Amino acid sequence: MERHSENPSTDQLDSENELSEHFEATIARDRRIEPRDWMPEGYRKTMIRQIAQHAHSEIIGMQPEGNWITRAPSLRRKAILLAKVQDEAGHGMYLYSAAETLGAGRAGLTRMLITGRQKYSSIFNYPTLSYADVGVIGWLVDGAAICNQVPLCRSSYGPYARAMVRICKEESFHQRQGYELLLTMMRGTAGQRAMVQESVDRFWWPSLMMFGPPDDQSPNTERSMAWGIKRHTNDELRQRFVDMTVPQAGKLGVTLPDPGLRWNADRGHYDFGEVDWAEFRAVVGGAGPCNAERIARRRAAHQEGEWVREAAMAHAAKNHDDPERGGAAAEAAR
Ligand code: BYC
Repeated sequence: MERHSENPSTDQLDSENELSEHFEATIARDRRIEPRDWMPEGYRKTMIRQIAQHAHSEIIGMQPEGNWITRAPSLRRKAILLAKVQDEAGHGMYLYSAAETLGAGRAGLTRMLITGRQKYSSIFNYPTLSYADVGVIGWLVDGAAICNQVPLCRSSYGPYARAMVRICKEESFHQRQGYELLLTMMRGTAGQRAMVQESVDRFWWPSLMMFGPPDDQSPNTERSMAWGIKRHTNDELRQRFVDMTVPQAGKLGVTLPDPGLRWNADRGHYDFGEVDWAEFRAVVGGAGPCNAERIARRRAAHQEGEWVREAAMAHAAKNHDDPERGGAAAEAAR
C-alpha cells in the first residue's frame, strides 16, 4: 500500500524554499506579484483582508451619499451625485474581482460583511445630515481616499494596483466635484456658509481616522510595508492629508475644528491635535452612530437581490446547455 507522509519531502521543501526566495526577490526588485505566482499564505490573507475591506467600503459608502439623491437641489446636482454613487458601485466590483483572483469569492466576502466578520471604513458610520455633507464627503473623504490610494497604485499585488489606477482617476473627479459644490455654497447665503462649516466640523476628525490607528498601534503596517502592499505608514499619509487640506480650507473660507492646527517651519508640516482614538475604536468595533443601520440596509439589499442572482444563474446554466447559444457543455456532448 502506498504511504503518504504527513511531512513534506526534501524535494517539496526545496521547491517551497525556491518559491519563497523567488517571491522575496520579486518584492525586492519592486516587481508585481500576479495571481498565478506562488505567494506566502500570510501575503494572500493580508491582500484578501485589505481588498475586501476596501471593496466593502465602496459598497457601504454608497449609502450616506445615496441618502441625498432624491433631495438634490437641482437636476444638475442630482445627475452628478447619481454618477458618483454609481462609480462607487463600480469600484466595489473591480475590487471584488481583484479579491477573486486570490481565491476569495464575492458571495463569501459579502457574507463576511453582512455578518460583521469583515470591516469597512469607519467614515461611513457617520450620518449625512445636510446637503453640504455631499460636498464635504467629496472634498474631505474622497480627498483622504486619494491620499491613501495613490500610493496603492504601486502596491505589489498586480490586480489590486491596476484597479487602483482607474479608481484614483475617478476619485479625483469626485473630490473636485465636492470642492466645486462647496465653493458654490460658500458664495451663496450666510445660511449656506453656515451649513458648510457645520458639516466640516462633523467630518474633519472622522476623515483623519480613515488613515487607520497611529503607527505604534497599527499591527499590520510593518508587515504590509515589507511586502510592498502599503507604501507609506498611516501617520505619514495622515500628515500628507493635513498638509494638503489646510490651504484648501483657507481658499474655501472654512475653519478646521482643531485649535492645535498650525504651521511648523522646523518640521515643514502642519502640527495638528490628537485624534479621539477611543471614538475610532468604538466606531470600528460596531458602536458608531450608523453601524447597525448600514449593515441592516446592506443585508436587506442582499436579500432583495436573491431572485436576481437566481435568475442570472438559471440563465447562465441554460446557455451552458444550449448549443444554439454557444453552450460549451452541450457542444462537447454532441
Ligand atoms: N476603518 O494595522 P492597521 C473610499 C482596521 S473607501 C475601519 O493600520 P492596515 C470611498 C484595520 O483594517 C475607503 N477599520 O491596518 C468610498 C485593521 O483591522 P483588522 C477605504 C480600520 O490594513 C466611497 C485594524 O484596524 N479605503 O475611499 O495595515 C466614497 C488595524 O489597522 C480603519 C481603503 O480601504 C478604518 N478607518 O491599514 C468615498 C484603502 N483603519 O483587519 C470614498 C485600502 C484601520 O486587522 N486600505 N482599520 O481586524 C488601507 O490602506 C489600509 O487597510 C488602512 C488600514 C490604511 C485602511
